Amino acid sequence: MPGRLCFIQPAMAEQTPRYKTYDSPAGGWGAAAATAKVLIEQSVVGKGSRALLSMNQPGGFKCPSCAFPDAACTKKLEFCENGAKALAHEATKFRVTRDFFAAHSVTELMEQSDYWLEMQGRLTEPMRYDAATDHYVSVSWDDAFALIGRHLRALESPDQAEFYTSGRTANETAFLYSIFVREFGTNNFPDCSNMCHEPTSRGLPHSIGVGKGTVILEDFDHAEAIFLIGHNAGTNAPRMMTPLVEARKRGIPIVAVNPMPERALIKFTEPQDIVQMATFGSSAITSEFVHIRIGGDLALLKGMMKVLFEREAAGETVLDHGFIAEHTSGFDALRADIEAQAWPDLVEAAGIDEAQIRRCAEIYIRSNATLICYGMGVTQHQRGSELVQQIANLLLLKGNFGKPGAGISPIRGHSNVQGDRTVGIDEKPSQAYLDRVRDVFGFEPPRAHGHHAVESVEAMLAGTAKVFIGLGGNFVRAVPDTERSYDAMRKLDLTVGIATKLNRGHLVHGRDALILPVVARSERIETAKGEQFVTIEDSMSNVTASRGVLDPASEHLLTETEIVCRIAMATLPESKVDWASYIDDYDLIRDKIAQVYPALYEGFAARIQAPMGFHLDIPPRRRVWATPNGKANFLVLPGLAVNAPVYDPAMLRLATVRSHDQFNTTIYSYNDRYRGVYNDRMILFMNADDIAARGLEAGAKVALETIGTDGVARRVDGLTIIDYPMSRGSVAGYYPELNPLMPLGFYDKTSGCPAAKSIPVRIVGAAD
Ligand SMILES: Nc1nc2c(c(=O)[nH]1)N[C@H]1C(S)=C(S)[C@@H](COP(=O)(O)OP(=O)(O)OC[C@H]3O[C@@H](n4cnc5c(=O)[nH]c(N)nc54)[C@H](O)[C@@H]3O)O[C@H]1N2
Ligand SMILES: Nc1nc2c(c(=O)[nH]1)N[C@H]1C(S)=C(S)[C@@H](COP(=O)(O)OP(=O)(O)OC[C@H]3O[C@@H](n4cnc5c(=O)[nH]c(N)nc54)[C@H](O)[C@@H]3O)O[C@H]1N2
Ligand SMILES: [Mo]
Repeated sequence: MPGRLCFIQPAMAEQTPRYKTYDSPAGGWGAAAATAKVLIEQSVVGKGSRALLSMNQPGGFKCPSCAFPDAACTKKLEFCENGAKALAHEATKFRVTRDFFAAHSVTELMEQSDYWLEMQGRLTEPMRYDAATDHYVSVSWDDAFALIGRHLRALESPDQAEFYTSGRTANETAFLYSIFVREFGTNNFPDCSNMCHEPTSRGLPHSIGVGKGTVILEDFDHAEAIFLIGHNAGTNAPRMMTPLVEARKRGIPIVAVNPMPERALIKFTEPQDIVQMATFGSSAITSEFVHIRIGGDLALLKGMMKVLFEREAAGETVLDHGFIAEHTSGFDALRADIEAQAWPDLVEAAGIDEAQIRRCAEIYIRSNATLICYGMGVTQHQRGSELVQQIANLLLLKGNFGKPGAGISPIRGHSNVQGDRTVGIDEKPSQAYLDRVRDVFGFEPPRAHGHHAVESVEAMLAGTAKVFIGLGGNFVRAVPDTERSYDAMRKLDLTVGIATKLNRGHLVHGRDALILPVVARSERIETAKGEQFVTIEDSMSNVTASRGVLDPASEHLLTETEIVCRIAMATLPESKVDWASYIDDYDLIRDKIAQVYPALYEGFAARIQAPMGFHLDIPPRRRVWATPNGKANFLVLPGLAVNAPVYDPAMLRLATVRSHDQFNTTIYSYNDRYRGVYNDRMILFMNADDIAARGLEAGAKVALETIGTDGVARRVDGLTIIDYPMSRGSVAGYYPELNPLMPLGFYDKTSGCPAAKSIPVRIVGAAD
């Protein structure tokens, strides 16, 4: 079946897969060794090690990996194993040149794995697809911009173009991009956030008036209990392990809720703790591990709330009645919903016993300041936005907002995904914001909502979208339904990838296609006005400066900001915006951000001079609620299902997760150390009883098929079953290899976020 070839991730043929249990603590010497190994592999031991000294330090650059904030003014090194991998792959000595493209046709490159593409190194000059030869050939920057301008101006409507952003883009660039696209005339802003924390951005405002976390790093020092729901900090936000280890040392309870007992949640050695490293010691992280069934979090949260109401009914005071009366609305409706839930149903849906739900509630009751952190295990379900609201409900019941040590903390993904949203990457912008854009820039922005990520693929399939521009990222590998998404991209007139590294998105392209290589986060930006810096906003709303320290990978690279400005100049000759001025002077961009967002960014250019930057106002920290009724709202999600029920006894729920050696679609290696997997990514993690119940054995090769409702067959072959302590009925495998199993229409309707953690699948037997 030729169409399916495109999904196969060629294995590392020369190395045999190995699977063995990992018993050591996470972190520690394993992390130190992995850091050294990746610097050696990318041949950047000296350069990379020097750059790491500047990472997340005042005057240096922000880590290009995750969005966790840095500890203020510590003298410590502020990087982790996975930050080092991100840096090493960016600073790599390997290069993709015009000779490389001359040697490989696009059809040949499609046969290579994502890993192989990544390992070829940094892109060095702009390239244009030549259909006559099926090769990318070099193109001048002027011609590249002219081609984009021609295509965009030729569209019948600006809504025929899709403008994607990935969350590594800095505030300054994202802001200019949002202004350009709106002056061009559309709100089509598919964004990586649409597949990530969009349920936070869309769900939370109804609860507490802001779609962001309310916690700052110091809150970890004051929390009396911490809940970690559905995220894998040891791999995806490793710097978060430092405050977690500190919290454990203070003896406060930490509850981890996860269908996979992730290693770093259980035991961790801080690579920066000299004593622990020398003595091979470690800290236990969680005091309570909740082995939840996929999607069972709703039942757990409702069960905990039920215990609270039971205790109140028995005459105890466990709720914060003063807070509820003064600050909230909707309490009675919530209580009615929770009291209507029966214990057997809660236990069945959560997949854990009643005693454990009661223990979790007890921990919550005893704590005067509770912090709840969560990740993709919460957001990537069909009712992810409403699930986030249930976390807010639980916190509101004990007034856990606006006091030290308490609050809600979405652990964001990309280093500036939150910032991009704040500065205008939003397919559903508010009218007030659009008014400010009009007043500051003097053009009338479009008022209708644009497309989110899934809608943009639907528009491509329908033939209404003609042009795709990707400011970073690897859209076609990140979105669901790989086969259809590839078809969608191939229908386009023009695809543009603005990128540091070659990826699949450049190979699955439109009739015309461009690859535009950029200066990376760790590299210096020199313009006619001298050295420039950019800014990012982390997961806890701190805005900080990022100054690259390395030389750009090639003299032919442009900065992302210049690329956006020159696309705008090539597309909008009559523009009201002085694009040329922004290419050289980033303070001018910051002045405009301050004008469009006075409440958040007043005095931006001056405030950013502080070594640790500044914190954006989060009203719930002051117990101020920017909701229509001025209150924090208890919101009811009836029932116990966060995904549509499937009536098939063979059904398993599949979570697509990240390994320890990948950054989203970037594959650093085929190993996943903490889960004991080596040289393989075509894995199905499965509970021993689920394996036995199907008459299967660990090590067997099987295929998975989606249980769909739209009549489209979706199947992935060649997965090896690993006997792994998953919760019953829950299986896991790797993203993006399993994206072909995700139906495009399988997403949270409130936010558009694909339900990548709860795909209904069945095993269809050995098929290798
Ligand atoms: N090194 C590295 N760092 C990264 C990334 C990376 O790929 N590599 N990606 C970045 C990005 S963009 C993001 S969004 C974040 C992602 O970081 P995470 O949110 O940690 O992402 P995942 O690995 O996709 O899955 C998280 C966890 O959800 C659990 N889970 C699955 N289903 C459920 C469920 O129903 N309930 C519960 N409670 N848990 C469930 C899985 O077992 C897994 O441990 O990390 C960011 N940081
Ligand atoms: N099945 C499944 N699908 C998922 C997820 C899941 O858990 N399961 N997670 C979703 C989530 S949370 C996210 S955030 C998305 C991620 O989706 P994306 O953000 O689109 O994907 P990335 O893999 O982070 O993008 C990697 C590419 O970005 C480019 N790049 C790197 N640094 C820079 C830079 O500084 N500038 C520019 N211009 N380009 C750069 C490189 O060329 C690299 O190949 O995927 C989503 N898809
Ligand atoms: Mo993400």
